[in-house]
Amino acid sequence: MRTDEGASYAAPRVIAPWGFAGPPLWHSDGMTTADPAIAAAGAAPGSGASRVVQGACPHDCPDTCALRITVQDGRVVRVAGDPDHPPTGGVLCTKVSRYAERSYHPERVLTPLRRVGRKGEGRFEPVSWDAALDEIAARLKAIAARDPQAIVPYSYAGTMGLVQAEGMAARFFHRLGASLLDRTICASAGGDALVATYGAKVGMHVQHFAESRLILIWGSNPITSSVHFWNLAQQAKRNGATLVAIDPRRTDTAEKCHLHLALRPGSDGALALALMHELIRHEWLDHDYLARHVNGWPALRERALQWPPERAAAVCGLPLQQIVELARLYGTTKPAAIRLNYGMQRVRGGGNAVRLIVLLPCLTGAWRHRAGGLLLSSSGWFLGRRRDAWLQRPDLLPGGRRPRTINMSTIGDDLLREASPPFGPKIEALVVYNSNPVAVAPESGKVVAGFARDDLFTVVLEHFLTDTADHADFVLPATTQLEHWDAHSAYGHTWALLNRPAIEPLGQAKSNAEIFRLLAARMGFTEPCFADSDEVMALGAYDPAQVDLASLRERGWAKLELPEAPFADGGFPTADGRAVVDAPGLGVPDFVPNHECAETTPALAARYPLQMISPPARHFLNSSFVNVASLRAAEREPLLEMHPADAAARGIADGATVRVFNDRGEYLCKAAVGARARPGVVNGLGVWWRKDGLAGSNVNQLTHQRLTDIGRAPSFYDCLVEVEAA
Ligand SMILES: Nc1nc2c(c(=O)[nH]1)N[C@H]1C(S)=C(S)[C@@H](COP(=O)(O)OP(=O)(O)OC[C@H]3O[C@@H](n4cnc5c(=O)[nH]c(N)nc54)[C@H](O)[C@@H]3O)O[C@H]1N2
Ligand SMILES: Nc1nc2c(c(=O)[nH]1)N[C@H]1C(S)=C(S)[C@@H](COP(=O)(O)OP(=O)(O)OC[C@H]3O[C@@H](n4cnc5c(=O)[nH]c(N)nc54)[C@H](O)[C@@H]3O)O[C@H]1N2
Ligand code: SF4
Ligand SMILES: [Mo]
Repeated sequence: MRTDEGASYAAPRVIAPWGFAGPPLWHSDGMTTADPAIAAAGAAPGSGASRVVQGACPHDCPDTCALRITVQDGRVVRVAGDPDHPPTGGVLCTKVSRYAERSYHPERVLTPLRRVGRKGEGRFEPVSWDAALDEIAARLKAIAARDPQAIVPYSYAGTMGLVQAEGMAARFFHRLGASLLDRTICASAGGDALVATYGAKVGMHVQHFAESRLILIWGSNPITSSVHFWNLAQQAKRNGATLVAIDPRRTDTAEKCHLHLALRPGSDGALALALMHELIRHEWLDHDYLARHVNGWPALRERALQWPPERAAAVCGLPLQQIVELARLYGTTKPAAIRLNYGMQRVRGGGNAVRLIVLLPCLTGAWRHRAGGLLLSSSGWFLGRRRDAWLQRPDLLPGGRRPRTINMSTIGDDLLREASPPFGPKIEALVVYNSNPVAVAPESGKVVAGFARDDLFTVVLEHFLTDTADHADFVLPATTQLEHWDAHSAYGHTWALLNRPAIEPLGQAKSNAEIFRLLAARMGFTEPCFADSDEVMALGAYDPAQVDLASLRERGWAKLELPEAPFADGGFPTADGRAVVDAPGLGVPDFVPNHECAETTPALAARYPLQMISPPARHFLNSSFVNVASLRAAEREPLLEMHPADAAARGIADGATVRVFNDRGEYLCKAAVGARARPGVVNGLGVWWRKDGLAGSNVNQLTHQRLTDIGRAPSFYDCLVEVEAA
């Protein structure tokens, strides 16, 4: 029995009526039910009196909450947080509290649709599943006969479930020999940087932040994007901890911290180097930790000594005193913890900046304490998920060949490319699920032009007619988390979760996995793995050696057993257990200036002098929930936050309609003039649907497709614009 969670682990309680108490079942390919309780009780969800079903939030959010879903007469009447699941603590964010409103939304797509209008127009006619699947299979077969790589799957994290994201879909595309997709749109710059330094995406346990004495909230706005972490930071604050926000925007979070460093977007690497400089100069170093657990410290030391705080202050646009003060706090407070998040890696130098920041706890030995160190992602702790080998079956690739890889972040350019070496065949078909690329991918002008191609065959699995679905030849109705099975890992905590269906699929909706299963049959794929049910895949997603499957079934979640202070004595998951400074092929990390800035592109900066970032809006989740009336009402309309000096210089008043533009296009929205924006930086809050925009576009009309230094990721927040009154 684990010791770190106290009473909440003492007595497993059965919540779902079909709670399973027997030994964990294992299974082979092709099974249709693994849950004996379901089989025995015939407990098809969907009718009867009030009952509570255990679920998991499917969204792309570090908190991965455990849900309790109340069903009455076959209808979900309440979606609440599980009070017994420690990271959830009975609390959900505003968005997912409205999950029932989203699922029963009158505009939900509930039958297969075939396009009757022009691409992008959004005019469709209902068709039967048989007609849709037959025609889709026929089209895909014809393309695959020429070259299956001309077919591209496009998906991200609409659901993060191991089954409904890349479970059956991956089996399908592997067997087909379709192009592979490099899923870079969110986290690969920081993720790859973390792996280059520590060997895996691992860090502190989130719950120990409550005991920290100093917390740096770096490139993150947890009141918006990780409310459960914010709760822990508040606990620490009540116990006397100092909170620091490092963020160009004066967010709700920054307002509530003791210190806010509103640096220029893309200057985090310079700040980290200056902090190292001060740690060295004041001897706030843990020499023993550095000597025993870090490779390459002398080279990093030499580099950091080139970055006195004066130099960083100029690059970051910060008062010198703030940098000096932050270094003193970080060098002298124990335990000190950093909650780094992905907001700061969406710039050209994002990867190098992450490599520098994640090394800071090695300099001070902060890792020695369980409430010290750093957390960017915890997903690497989930070693036991059988995702790659069993869920996704890469061995199904025909003849063991590796098809070409398309980077999802350059889909605009790639859709417009002709067949050519080394690119390969022109993209002839796209199958989109769990993503809304027309709204969220960079440089939408090109993305839209690509999706509008008449010779492109596009299938979109969706809940709603999004900007992307409007361009589909076929839209297939997908189930929501209330209607399907899934298993979830997390990237902000270390609990595995199970999601059981609470209700029957609405209308004719089918789960993503079921849709790919049916398509596989029509394509003639006969491997037994295509007969695995969603339930078998969800219950088989975890390795019993790592995850307590009985707990997962009974409570809906199970904590991974991990050391309290994982790197107190080094032992990073690298080849020799030591942190890496000079990574192969990457060198010693350094400050890398933005693609677009006065230093790199002075002529461009003269024409477009404002830096634009486009962080998430509080009531949306990327482009999800934009169509939920109560949440949209809270966000009101697409906004561009501007500093009063920048607004005055352009004759722009608060509330005025403005035109934001650069060489890639323009975007109309309302100016919000005030202290949220720092001088020289505008904040275009995302990600609205284009069709709801004032002139049919959103912030991504302005972003570009150039990639980060590490991880092949987009640099959304590395973007120069000009603004004028419209
Ligand atoms: N409500 C809500 N929650 C979300 C999401 C959402 O859209 N809405 N999105 C989810 C997803 S997909 C993700 S990946 C996570 C994102 O989680 P985070 O990456 O933590 O995103 P945010 O919390 O918005 O933090 C980004 C912050 O970084 C700041 N920032 C921008 N550029 C820079 C920079 O150059 N340096 C520094 N230091 N800061 C910078 C922005 O102003 C913003 O406040 O959140 C998830 N949670
Ligand atoms: N300018 C700018 N652009 C950004 C960002 C930014 O900060 N600024 N953030 C970026 C980031 S961090 C990310 S992660 C990406 C996010 O990009 P996406 O992963 O595309 O996220 P969403 O926009 O939420 O779109 C997810 C879609 O999946 C659908 N969906 C949800 N569940 C299911 C399901 O079970 N089945 C099917 N078939 N569909 C489902 C939803 O209805 C929704 O339309 O956007 C990126 N784009
Ligand atoms: S979006 Fe995040 S905070 Fe909201 S319910 Fe889901 S996991 Fe929890
Ligand atoms: Mo993301």
